[in-house]
Amino acid sequence: AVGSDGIRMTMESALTARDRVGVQDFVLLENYQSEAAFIENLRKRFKENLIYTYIGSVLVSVNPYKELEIYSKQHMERYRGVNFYEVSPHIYAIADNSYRAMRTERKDQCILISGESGAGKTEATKKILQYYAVTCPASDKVQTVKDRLLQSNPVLEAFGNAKTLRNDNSSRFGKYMDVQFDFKGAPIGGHILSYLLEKSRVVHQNHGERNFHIFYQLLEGGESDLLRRLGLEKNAQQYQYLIKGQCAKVSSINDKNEWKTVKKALSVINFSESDVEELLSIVASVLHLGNIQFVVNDQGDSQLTSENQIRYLATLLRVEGASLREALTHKAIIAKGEELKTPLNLEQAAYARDALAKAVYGRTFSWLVNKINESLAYKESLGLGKRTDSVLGLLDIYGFEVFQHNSFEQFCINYCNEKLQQLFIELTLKSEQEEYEAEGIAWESVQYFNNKIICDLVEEKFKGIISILDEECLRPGDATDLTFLEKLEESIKNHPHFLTHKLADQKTRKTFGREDFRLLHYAGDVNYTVMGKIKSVNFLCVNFLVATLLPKPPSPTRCHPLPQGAAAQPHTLPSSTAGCSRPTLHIAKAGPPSPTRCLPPSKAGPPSPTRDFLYFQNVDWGGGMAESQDVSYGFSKTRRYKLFSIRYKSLCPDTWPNWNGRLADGVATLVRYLGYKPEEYKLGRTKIFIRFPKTLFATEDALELRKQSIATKLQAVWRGFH
Ligand code: AOV
Ligand code: MG
Repeated sequence: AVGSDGIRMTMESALTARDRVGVQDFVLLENYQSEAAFIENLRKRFKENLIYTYIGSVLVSVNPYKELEIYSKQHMERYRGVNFYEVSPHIYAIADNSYRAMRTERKDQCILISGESGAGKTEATKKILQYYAVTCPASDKVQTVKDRLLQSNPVLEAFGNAKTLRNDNSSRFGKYMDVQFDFKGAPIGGHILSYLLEKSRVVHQNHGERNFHIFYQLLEGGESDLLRRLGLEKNAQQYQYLIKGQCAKVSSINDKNEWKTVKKALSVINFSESDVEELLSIVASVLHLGNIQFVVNDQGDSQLTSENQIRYLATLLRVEGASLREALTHKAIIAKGEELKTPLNLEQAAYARDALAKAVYGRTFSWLVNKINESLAYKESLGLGKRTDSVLGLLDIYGFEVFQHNSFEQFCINYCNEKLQQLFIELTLKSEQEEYEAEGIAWESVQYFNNKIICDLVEEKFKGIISILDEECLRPGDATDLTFLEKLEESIKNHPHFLTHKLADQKTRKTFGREDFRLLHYAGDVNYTVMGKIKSVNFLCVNFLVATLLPKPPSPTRCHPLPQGAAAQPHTLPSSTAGCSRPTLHIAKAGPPSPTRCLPPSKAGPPSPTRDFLYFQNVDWGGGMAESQDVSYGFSKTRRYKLFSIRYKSLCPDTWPNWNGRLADGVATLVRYLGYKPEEYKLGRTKIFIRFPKTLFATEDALELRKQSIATKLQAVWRGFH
């Protein structure tokens, strides 16, 4: 009675299901290169809570902004050791695939997670780590490592994440995390590389944004004893550095609970009570610094009025009150080999204070990362298994962002994203090219947009934006923000990805401020203001105070003054953007990356009925999505002869049940019989290369039909018996 009706029903529901929930790999779409079809498919799936979809081997995920029941242990088990195409798309499939590739190929693997701010990158990284924590083999000792790997996250997020307009838990630093495994595949260590923390947030936040979480957590959750020792009051409104964005309290964030989580995490990653106390005294000292005020004295120079803060600072930072006072109100210049101290005016003193706060926080963050790394480091003495050479890397950076006003920070962040896209393109192309060579197939270049041109615009020696900024900063005397802009206009006026008010045509000009320059990034156009660039940079260049109070190398927590006369290291800000290329070095030695692209459902955070998916239409397709398709579209699918023939040989009478000859010839016969056109495929040494995924999917359909018809026949026979 189940009979053929059952089958027909399954087929029907399969068809309607496809109609309803879309396809799980974009390459299955008829018109897979059409943006409209792409969006429609995403929309269908999102409605059904299917947030993951593939474009070939790239995973696309759409932020659901709600907890979905797809991350349980059972779900994890479903993906363990299973091939990509056998299960529905999931971040776990990516995690599992990279893990297996690392183990079988003995090659470093890297999962690159990209996407704009708020798209779900950080959550994706956490899901991947959780997957390894649950599915990889474990002993008690390994469990300790797993716990530490997991618990490093809340700590780093407390110090490196903040509420922005785009994301309540926005990463304000880039993170590259390596996980090391033993020969049994158990995680036994890790390493974190952090880069380019957005330090300016310590002293200033835009409206609607907050400082780093830890400040609020400490004030909300800190025990009164602790706060007293640090000289802090329980009220964020008291602190200048916490109220610039006018939103110290956010309903979606429970600082008190987070504080508990962070404290617990700190102890899991092996921070002693005194480590924690030292760490918090630095956090407190930043708050005290923010409350330091200056007045003008009779000579027109700045003078401190906040003796109370100085006292706390001197204790917390263990520096002399006098040298602190001096450092905050004077600068040192070396003239004719002699050091001269000249007083700062009011504005300069405020800059000096802020510069110190940023430097203190920045160094503390580096110290924290070092400390975490000590705790994660593989230690033979722990009695863990023997370490393999290959590691699994996870890259989670701050996403591409565009605000009403974009300053130097956005410039760095977006440049980082640009570099990442470049890396993705290079690695994908390189690995593909190598494969073609190995198979003896001619490499045909594909048309795609290579964003190298934009990276060069930023980083090229002599005529890149960074080097022009560097040069302007070092030019003595009259360099200003506007001369910097003029220099830019002069040097790169004809670049197709660069535009300013002056260079723009009549119509476009309206969309510019006079102090803006625009970069046409791969992910969209952004106007950056030049205002404040030179000033802030210069201040760091000459900053006597930072160099005086914070000697290199970064001392763990406490800062001791340098001996008198020690020269200040010039420290220019722009060159530090070179930090962007750091992860590049690490990843470049890994195999082809497993890219994951996260998308927000709509432009401004969580979806609402009116703005669902609007965003897909303008930015994301341009934002490299089309490229991820095109880059690998020389031949989109490859299959080993053996696997190909085992799977499809039943479709051709000449190859069924067996082909007695060379495998390659068998496959050639098979595909000719199936009607593959010569331009649709190429035969390599060990593999067949198929240009359009459609071709392969048609073959899959044929196979499916054959199975169905056999089943029907069997059932007919079965019925015959009854
Ligand atoms: P991001 O890392 O891509 O932004 P997050 O990973 O922090 O973005 O995600 C932002 C918020 O979206 C999270 O705090 C969650 O509330 C929600 N979210 C993300 N992914 C999921 C998911 N899979 N399931 C449920 N909720 C999710 V940035 O660091 O700002 O570039 O700079
Ligand atoms: Mg993030």
